[in-house]
Amino acid sequence: MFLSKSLIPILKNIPSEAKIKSHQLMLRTGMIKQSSAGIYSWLPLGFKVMKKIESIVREEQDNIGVQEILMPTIQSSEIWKESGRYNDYGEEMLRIKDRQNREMLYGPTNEELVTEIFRNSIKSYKSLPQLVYHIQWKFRDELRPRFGVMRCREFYMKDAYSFDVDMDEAIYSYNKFFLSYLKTFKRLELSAIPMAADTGPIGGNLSHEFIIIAETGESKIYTDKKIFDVDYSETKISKDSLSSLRNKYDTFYAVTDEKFNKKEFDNKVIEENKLITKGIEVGHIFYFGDKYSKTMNASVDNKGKKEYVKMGSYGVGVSRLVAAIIEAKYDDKIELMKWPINIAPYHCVILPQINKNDKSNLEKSINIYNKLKSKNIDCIIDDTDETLSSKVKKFNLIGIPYQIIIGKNSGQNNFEFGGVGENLSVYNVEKIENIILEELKN
Ligand code: 5CA
Repeated sequence: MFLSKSLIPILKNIPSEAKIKSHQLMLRTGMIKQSSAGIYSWLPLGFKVMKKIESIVREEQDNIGVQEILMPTIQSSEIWKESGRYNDYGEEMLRIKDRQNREMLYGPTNEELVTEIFRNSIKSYKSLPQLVYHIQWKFRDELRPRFGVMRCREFYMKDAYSFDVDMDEAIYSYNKFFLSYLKTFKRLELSAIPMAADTGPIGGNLSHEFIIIAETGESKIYTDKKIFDVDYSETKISKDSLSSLRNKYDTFYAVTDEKFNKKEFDNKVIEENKLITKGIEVGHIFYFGDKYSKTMNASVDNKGKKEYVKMGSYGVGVSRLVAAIIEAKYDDKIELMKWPINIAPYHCVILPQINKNDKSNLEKSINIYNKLKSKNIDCIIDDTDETLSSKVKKFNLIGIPYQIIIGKNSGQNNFEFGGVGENLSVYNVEKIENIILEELKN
């Protein structure tokens, strides 16, 4: 791919409406474009990153045996009236009328719709547990959409739902998601802390928010630093192993503002381990028992007894994660971004110095591009006639993890190569290929 032919509208200056670094960077590097308040188009660079995050989120759901479905964005108000949330949800819900004057809505979440699917499909306890997820756009008419895709009105979410015969089984399902979230965020190079949280309009009394530390986060958090040391790598998908993991986490004090209690904090956490900072909520899981199954009559036959199923729901903010990763990785002082290679829009950028009468560096670039492409290494060539230093500066911002520079220090088959923002070394293409493939393997 040539930069000159791609839809990457780079801005020279920081747009004044952007107050936090992720919003600034996403606009500056042309990842997104606002279409109206809190609603964005995703341009190639941003969309590639979001799709890669989505596929990691998907793989980790598949790994714990969750079935993927796809529910629509537009829902009928009927089921929301059944659950009682049509009125409760308030002005955040976008209500629409169709041509027959039926009340419809753009789904802000899917507890009702998935419960309706369940009650029409599953009749026996023998078919439980049922774990399903979908990755779909949601709409919430936020009063103050802000910070770009971090808190917007239309956003992309993975939401999963569990149906179990009793509370014990339902907590087992909850704990599977708990572990799967820790693994998902780790693969995105984020360290997310599970924190006891309020349940808001979703309901229930057990809930964890997964929060990553960031100065620009909207949630104030109070935690024991030791929580970062919990090791979940050996946790098996079994009731005992998962509940002992939950216990390990839950013994540490880790809460957001709404749940903060100073006395408890002082009692539980020694001074040097106290961490009071801000964070971004990237995931949120809930157990709410029969809140929806009872009002919507979703039950199974449990050996002759009618049992309302016990449910939970599990959300990951897929589009928010793009911004959250930038908050965690971008150094705005030196204007340097480095995407983790598994979600980077391209693995490597080729930066030739191009002179008016000498196109040999561009030819070299195309050769390298083709060689790397044959090994599934995805590159972009900056074929514009800007100076090398301005190309490097631009790509330090875009955050493609590797740069190959083809200028006066490169030979026929030796080029300057390095990680973005790092020192360069001179290597041949085979060596470059090996370094990138090695990192992709990890
Ligand atoms: N039904 C439940 C679980 S699936 C639910 O909707 N939970 S939620 O409200 O907490 O949302 C799940 C995740 O979506 C949040 O953790 C957050 O990462 C993301 N999210 C929520 N609201 C927004 C928003 N306005 N903009 C961007 N992302 C959002």
